[in-house]
Amino acid sequence: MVIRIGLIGKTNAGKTTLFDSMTLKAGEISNYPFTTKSPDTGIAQAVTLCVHKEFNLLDNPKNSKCEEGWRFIPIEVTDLPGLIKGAWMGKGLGNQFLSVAAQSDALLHVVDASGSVDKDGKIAEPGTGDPLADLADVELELVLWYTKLFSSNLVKISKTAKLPGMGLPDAIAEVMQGIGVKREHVIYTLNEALLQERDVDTWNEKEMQNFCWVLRDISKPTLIIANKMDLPNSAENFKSLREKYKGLMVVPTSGEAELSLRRAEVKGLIKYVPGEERFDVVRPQELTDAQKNALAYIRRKVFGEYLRTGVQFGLNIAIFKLLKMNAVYPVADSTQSIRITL
Ligand SMILES: Nc1nc2c(ncn2[C@@H]2O[C@H](COP(=O)(O)OP(=O)(O)OP(=O)(O)O)[C@@H](O)[C@H]2O)c(=O)[nH]1
Ligand SMILES: [Mg+2]
Repeated sequence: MVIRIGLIGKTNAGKTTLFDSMTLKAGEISNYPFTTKSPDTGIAQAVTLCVHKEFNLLDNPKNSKCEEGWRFIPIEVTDLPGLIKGAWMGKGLGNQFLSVAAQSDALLHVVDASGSVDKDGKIAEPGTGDPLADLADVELELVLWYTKLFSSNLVKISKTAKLPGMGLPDAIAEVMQGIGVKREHVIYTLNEALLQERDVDTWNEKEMQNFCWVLRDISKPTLIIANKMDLPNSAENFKSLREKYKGLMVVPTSGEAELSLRRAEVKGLIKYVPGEERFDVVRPQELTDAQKNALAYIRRKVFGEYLRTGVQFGLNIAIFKLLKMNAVYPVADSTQSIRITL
């Protein structure tokens, strides 16, 4: 079972930059709005300490690689086009993108923490945009889309729920299983929304929307990625995001720094292990002035302030904390474990 992670967010938040840095693909990045036109999938890796060190064993991994005591577990990541208002109604191919996002096991919701994207998605001066509103807009699109899917199937849900041997949780799960909604998600949500005793035909619009908010949260775990932390104003907005979204995890990142470091490492210019709190220049004499300046900027603005770029950390948090995946030895066939073998 490969875990699937979807990158969602407003245009220009840095989704493709993060995607390219995780997968070493070459998706198009630009400061124009709506650069990415269709979803793209690549393979990234979550990293965890390998058990062989702990048990003093030699290992022979089959579906993940072990390097110097670290185990690299493959994860499928999907980069999505920026979401616009009205996506839930099908605007800007919104329906298509939302259904791709909804098939992921978890989402990374990328926000431009520097506030350098204006309300129309154009790049502006850092501090002039509103990352909290950007996040709320995209979340709303997602929930409205869930609500639309639910309400347009209401007659079917109501009928199925009354069939012998069926109930409301089965009926709702049947209609929404394609987007990863399971029966246990529905049962939890009905309880949370205090709708467990009510016939679905009697729900009013507000109750339906509330139900869909909770269902979206529970069935699609989401990590907030506060990106562009190297820019001014990001630290302040990061703090506000954490305060406002107390129940969610927020990870600060600089996708651009990670992408530069990973590409420099591929070229053999530096030694850098993703996630580590350092990088070393291998051949200083081969660096151009521009490359020297870029590395100095990354040292100062990213490693100096936040110790790391945060990209690998974010992926690891999504896999091991958000989805509560455990690397198991030996392999047990459980949906709660990533299958890796010694
Ligand atoms: N300073 C800084 N700029 C970044 C960072 N990440 C991305 N950018 C810049 O932000 C702009 C948008 O980046 P993209 O990766 O194309 O954004 P996107 O979210 O994929 O945009 P769409 O495809 O339009 O939805 C580009 O100019 C990037 O270079 C970062 O961590 N720091
Ligand atoms: Mg993009």
